[in-house]
Formats: sequence, C-alpha cells, structure tokens
Amino acid sequence: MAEVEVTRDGAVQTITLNRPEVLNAFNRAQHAALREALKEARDPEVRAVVLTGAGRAFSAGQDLKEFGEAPDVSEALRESYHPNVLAIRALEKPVIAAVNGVCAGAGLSLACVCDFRIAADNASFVPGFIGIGLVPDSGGTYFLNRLLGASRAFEWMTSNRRLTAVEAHAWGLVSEVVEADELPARVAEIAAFYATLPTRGIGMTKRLLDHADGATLEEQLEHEAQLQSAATKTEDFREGVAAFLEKRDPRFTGR
Ligand code: T3D
Repeated sequence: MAEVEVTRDGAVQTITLNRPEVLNAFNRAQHAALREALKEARDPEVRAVVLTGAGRAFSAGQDLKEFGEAPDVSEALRESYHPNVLAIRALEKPVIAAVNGVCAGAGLSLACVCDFRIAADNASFVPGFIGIGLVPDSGGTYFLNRLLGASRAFEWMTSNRRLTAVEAHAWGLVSEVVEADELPARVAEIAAFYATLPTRGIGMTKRLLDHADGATLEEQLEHEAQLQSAATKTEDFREGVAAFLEKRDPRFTGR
C-alpha cells in the first residue's frame, strides 16, 4: 500500500496521506513518498494542489512507534520534515489543506504550511507536541505565530487543547468549514477554481507574502516592483488586460 496516494484531475493534483490505521502518522517512507508527490506537483500543468488524509484523520503527526529511530531527532527533522515544508512553500501554485479529520503535532504544522485550509465539520486540531513534552516543530511555531498571533499561539500550543473545526474557523485557522461528506466535492470545486486563475501571479503573490514577514517596507516595495515586472511579462497578464478591454471573461493558461 502506498503511504501517499497521488491523483490528478485536470490541473488539480491531490496528495492523500495514506496510513489510516495510525491516523496518517508520519514515518520515513511516508515522508519520502510525500517528497516525490511534491516534486510531481512542480509540473507546470498542475495549477492547484490539495493535501488531505485517508480515513478519519488528516495526520496525527510523527508516528510515535517509530519515534527516536534516528540518533538525534534534529537530524530526523532536517532530513524528513524540513524538505517537505520547504517544498510546499516553494511551489509556485496554491496548496490547499483539506482537513478531513483529526490534525495533530507535525500534521497540524503541515496543514499550516499550506496556503489555506478547508475543514470538515468533524475535524479537530490538537497541538500534540506538549502532550509528550516536546516543542512544536516542522514550522509549527513559524506559521501558528503568524496565523494566530503570539498570545493565542502560545496559549494553545502550551495548553494542548483540542480545537473543533468551528473554533478553528473563528480563530482564522481555517477558511471554511463544510459537512464532512461534502468536503471532497467542495475542495474539488475550490481547487478547480484556483486552477483557472493566473497561476504565475498566484505563485508570485505567495512569494511576496512569505517575503513580507522578515522584510523592511523598503525591501518589500522593491520585491513587489521586481515581481510586478515579472508579472507583466506573463501571457496571463496580456490575456487579462485583453479580456477586460474586450469585455469578456479571461481564459488564463498559467503561463
Ligand atoms: O522523530 C521526529 O522526527 C520528531 C518529530 C515530532 C513531530 C510530532 O509530530 S510530535 C507529536 C506526535 N503526535 C502526537 O503526540 C499525537 C498523538 N495522538 C493523539 O494525541 C491522539 O491519537 C489524537 C488526538 C491524534 C487522536 O485521538 P483519538 O482519540 O481520535 O484517536 P486515538 O484512539 O488516540 O488513536 C487511534 C489510533 O491511532 C490508536 O491506535 P490503536 O490503539 O487503535 O491501535 C493510536 O495509537 C494511533 N495513533 C494516534 N496517533 C498516533 C498513533 N500511532 C502512532 N503515532 C501517532 N502519532
């Protein structure tokens, strides 16, 4: 059985974490399979990516039965988790987390690495790390600080409270909550919509938002100017302006 399943529907690639018997907890094989799937997602024909889980979980984080196999856990993080976190941020296209169930530990971090999250109404969010005496990793502190603010992120990550999907929505952690059996269809609809947009413009917007966090205003203005210059050289920019002037809907190709 593949630890990660990859399917393609038009320009949408769906990556499914597939170890449902352990709530899609991560082991080394799954990290490697996810790395391959994210490489496939670089294909320019893929214009939106969905990350989800099989069964009743998104992911319960590190597989605790395989924890500590590496001589030093920092090495395991550098070798297994970090490349996939960085690969998601490096994808020049939207990556949507379809949170289909419980999401804990590094699974929660991974959902937060994605560009936005749509949750099933029966999904739940559990920090996990402090429950076993660990600190958040795999980008958890980086992304939760930004998504929730330092105070709420601290309180949640240290209390280890299980958050419902509705609470996660109220906190701004997820964009939308849908009935569990409607999640695949709703996410397919959202991903298909994103796949019709100017993909390169979306990729560059992602770059700019990531860059904004550590930048001065002067640096950010310069970065915006450079990427705007690149955006004006895309076919989608020409098509967008032509469609506007001709009073018709644009047909973006992602080029
Ligand atoms: O090595 C490194 O690289 C370090 C990296 C660390 C990153 C991390 O992610 S550390 C945090 C690891 N995750 C956790 O600590 C979460 C542990 N799990 C839970 O707290 C709960 O299972 C959940 C809140 C996720 C779900 O609760 P619930 O009540 O819905 O399900 P359950 O009954 O606890 O779990 C169902 C099964 O999944 C159960 O197996 P069983 O008894 O049916 O055979 C359980 O043992 C298994 N399971 C759940 N989480 C994990 C797991 N098995 C292995 N690893 C898990 N993380």
